[in-house]
Amino acid sequence: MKKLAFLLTTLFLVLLLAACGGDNASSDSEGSDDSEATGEEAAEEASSNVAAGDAEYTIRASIGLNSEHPQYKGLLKFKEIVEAETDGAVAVETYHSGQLGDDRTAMEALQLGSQEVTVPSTAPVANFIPEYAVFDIPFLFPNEQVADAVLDGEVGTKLLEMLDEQNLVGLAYWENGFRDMSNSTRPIESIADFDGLKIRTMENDLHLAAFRELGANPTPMAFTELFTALQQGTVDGQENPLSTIYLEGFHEVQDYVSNTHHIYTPFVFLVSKPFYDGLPAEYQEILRSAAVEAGQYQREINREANEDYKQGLIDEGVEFTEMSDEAIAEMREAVQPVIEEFSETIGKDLVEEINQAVEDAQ
Ligand code: KDG
Repeated sequence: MKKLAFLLTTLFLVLLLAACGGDNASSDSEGSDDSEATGEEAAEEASSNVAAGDAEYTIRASIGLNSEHPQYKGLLKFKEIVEAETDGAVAVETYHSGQLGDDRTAMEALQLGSQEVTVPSTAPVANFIPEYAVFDIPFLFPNEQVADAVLDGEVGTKLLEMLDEQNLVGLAYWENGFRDMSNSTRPIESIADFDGLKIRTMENDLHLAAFRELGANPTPMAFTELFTALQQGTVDGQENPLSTIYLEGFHEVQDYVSNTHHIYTPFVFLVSKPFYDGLPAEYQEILRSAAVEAGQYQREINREANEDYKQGLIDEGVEFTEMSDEAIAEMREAVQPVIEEFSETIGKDLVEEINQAVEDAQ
């Protein structure tokens, strides 16, 4: 009898230990998932304060950049305003890192009405509306304040209105920013250093033509493919604002960064027209003012961290080159033929109008 009791107790203890071991194993692995996904989870927490099931309308809003980027923080601000001002009647689900597809895929989904909001760079929009290439004119804006004045002024408004013909509604411009070069081959100090470099560009013909004029070997690619292409050496380099270079960790696979500031890229806040047209006027207005307010906040946080991104890159071992005025003048000169060539596609009047607006804003 004693023997049976001993055996039963031993069996019970073995089972108990096995059960505890299982728990430990699963909480460990949950723990490591947690630490990897901290940024994402914070975003998801913020992204789920209104249960989509309780809302009358649900907006799926996506971007290509990650949850650390000021663009995503802007999207969270948009969500906060919309959900508060509609008392939860409109819920906003936010997606970063191209979770719903790249810029082009998301725009097409908006046109079809299978997604509600996306905030792409204006550059790929030029594949839908050629006039959008006006923002891709190299060295168009001398600083962010002039960019704000032109984008929020008549020219910017006119371009937002053109989106209507593509089944899209444009509510505001946010900021991607001045684009700088990174690569893994050599420091870019002058135009000669572009020679033969394989550079990824956005899917935009003007960008491709400009990099050819600079002597590089450009190839267009969606942002979602970029990190792997840099890592595997499919391309030698790429160009993006410092925020993206730093926050997306491009410095892990790129040794050199130069502040070429060759193009200022705005983001454009897009809503699916079929979705927008189906909203009550009151909610349309809330979306419109929320996109503008969140955009002001996004521009602000984007700008204030620029120096930190630069320092961050240097601290991580990147060789950072400050371009000289002469080198920038040389680049400007080299891309002139591209501006001439694309003025036809964009429309000469629009090019003149934006140049005038830039001058007036200074
Ligand atoms: O969320 C925006 C991104 O998808 C993309 O537009 C970023 O500048 C960009 C690039 O180089 O593709």
